[in-house]
Amino acid sequence: MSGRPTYYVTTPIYYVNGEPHIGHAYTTIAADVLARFKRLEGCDVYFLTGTDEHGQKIARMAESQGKTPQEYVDGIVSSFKEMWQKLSISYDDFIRTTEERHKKVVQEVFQRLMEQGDIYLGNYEGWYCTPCESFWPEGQLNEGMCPDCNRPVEWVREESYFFRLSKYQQPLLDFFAENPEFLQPESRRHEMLNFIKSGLEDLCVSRTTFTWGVPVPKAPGHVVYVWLDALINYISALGVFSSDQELYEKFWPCDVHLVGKEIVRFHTVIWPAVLMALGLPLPKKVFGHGWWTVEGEKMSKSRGNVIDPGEIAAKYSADAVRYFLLREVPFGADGDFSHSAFVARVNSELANDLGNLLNRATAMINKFQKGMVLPPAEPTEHDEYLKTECIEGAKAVKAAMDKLAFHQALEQIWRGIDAANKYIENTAPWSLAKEGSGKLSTVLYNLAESLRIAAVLLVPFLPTLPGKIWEQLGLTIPLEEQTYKDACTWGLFPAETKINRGEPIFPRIEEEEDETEVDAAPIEEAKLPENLISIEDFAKVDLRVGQIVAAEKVEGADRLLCLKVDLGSGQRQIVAGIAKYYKPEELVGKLVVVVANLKPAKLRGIVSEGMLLAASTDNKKQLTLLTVDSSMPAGSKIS
Ligand code: ME8
Repeated sequence: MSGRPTYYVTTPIYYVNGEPHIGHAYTTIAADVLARFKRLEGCDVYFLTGTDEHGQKIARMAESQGKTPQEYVDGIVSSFKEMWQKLSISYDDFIRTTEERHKKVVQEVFQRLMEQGDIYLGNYEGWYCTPCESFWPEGQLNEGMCPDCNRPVEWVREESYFFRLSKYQQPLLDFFAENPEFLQPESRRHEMLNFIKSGLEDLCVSRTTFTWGVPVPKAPGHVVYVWLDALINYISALGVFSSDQELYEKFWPCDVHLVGKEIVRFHTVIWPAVLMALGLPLPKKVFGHGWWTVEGEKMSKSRGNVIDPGEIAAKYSADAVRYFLLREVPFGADGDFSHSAFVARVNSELANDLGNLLNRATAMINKFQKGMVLPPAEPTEHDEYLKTECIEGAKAVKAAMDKLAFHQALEQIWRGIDAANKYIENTAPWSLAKEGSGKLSTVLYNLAESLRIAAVLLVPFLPTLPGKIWEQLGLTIPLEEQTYKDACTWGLFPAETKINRGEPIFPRIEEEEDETEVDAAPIEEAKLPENLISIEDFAKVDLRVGQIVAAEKVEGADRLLCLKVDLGSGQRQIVAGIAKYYKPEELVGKLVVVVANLKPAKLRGIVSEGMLLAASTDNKKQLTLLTVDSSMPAGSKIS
């Protein structure tokens, strides 16, 4: 037995009633990133995903395609497995509810609960939603429709087995009180507590209206309710109750079940109650993440807007898909997948910030040091800043990952990357080379070092870019052997390394077709007003989104403020005549519009490297800076 800490992470097991889509990919990518991060930290990880294959919905789907349920599910399961391969998902096990190893455990659970009286035979009648496999109390129906999917419900009456969920109401409330971290994010916890407090009814856990399910032991005609069947996957995959329980003993209770917000109730009420009844430990955490819409609309087959993540991965790379999904929105919040946001973000952050950094660093190492990373010589005044941003950022990644704040973890990795880009501007290695300065080798070493750190930290997130960075930096120690500790330690880059400069690792996505392009047919010039400019004239102005990172008054000038503005590729100093309208502290953090290609000018002796756009009344009594909403990263082009 190894003494390493263990970590068990799961995704929901997905219904096989359709092809995998971006929502399934989201949870699975998050679980994969977490699993890979925990491996980087040195944990012994078990990462489980799989498919939920029983139930009436699936039987009907198979029938509509003229297949047996087994033939039908086998086909879709292959699509899921292929998708996970395209997205570089490193699961340790893939459980299918139609597998013998699973069915045996479901029957064992049922049998045990029956014997101890936690499952009993009764009668059920009620409103049933077939697509959701759920019964609904009359009062919860939405004008006669299912409150979840808004489709018609059916009145169903059957002899059924019931699980004594009501008995576990108080134990569940006690458990929630003793384990405030159990359900996250916090908002979902309140929702669930209210649900439990409102009273739990016993749960119908068998069906007689169809046969595609796990047979209830010794009760012909009954199959196990699909949700009870499905939840048990988390322990059946570990071999619970079998002769070989080694995995179960090693990994249960699981560290986190990742689920979408709509199935939190099943995971934090029914599942814990079943485990309590079995006398088994409860999961340490359930995280209910948000939902994705597509271009502002709910994703659905009928709308035809279901995104195939495999297709975008094939077109733009799995790195881009994984990066966008985890960087775009906090894990607990809802998000929108829009093509323009996807392209803007990966271009700005993967192509510009990261790709260009590597490109510039390796170009300079080639040009100024014949392709060798040399030991640092004379220090520069900017070294400490770079080192601090890289190392503090790296150390903060763990705290962010432990909170499942993937977007924050990436932000922390970008602290180092942004600092390295600024470091190039601040140290101007081309001038150091011209002067023959001893600082040159320090600067180039530090750049290589910050790229090494970024590559290791990005291993959990991106399947190919870290390896490409590693290769171009000429590092020969295997990337797979790197640890999180290595990423938190400055100075491990082996000096005297020969780099292998290569192609840009993430070329910008240039969209093929621009429907806004001007038609060639000319408009009669004579009829146009004289003060018009051509689109080419306008295009000369390079407008960019900038984020104000610092602002201060200019001494001796009442109207002026001196600002530091982050333009994605580096910082600019801009002097603006806005002191009458804004206090310096109000400005920090604002996303503004910057004329980025204005010739530098001096105002009161201070260099200003650009201009901010603002709207003002004719008498200048009022003035407002043009701002951009927070979804646009600094550096985005405005056109
Ligand atoms: O519920 N945005 O399976 P399922 C984000 N079989 N995530 C989404 C999403 C979206 N638009 N759509 C789906 C089931 N998901 C059961 C689970 S577990 C014991 C049984 C993700 O195929 C999200 O993780 O309907 C959600 O919980 C899951 O897919 C639902 O998958």
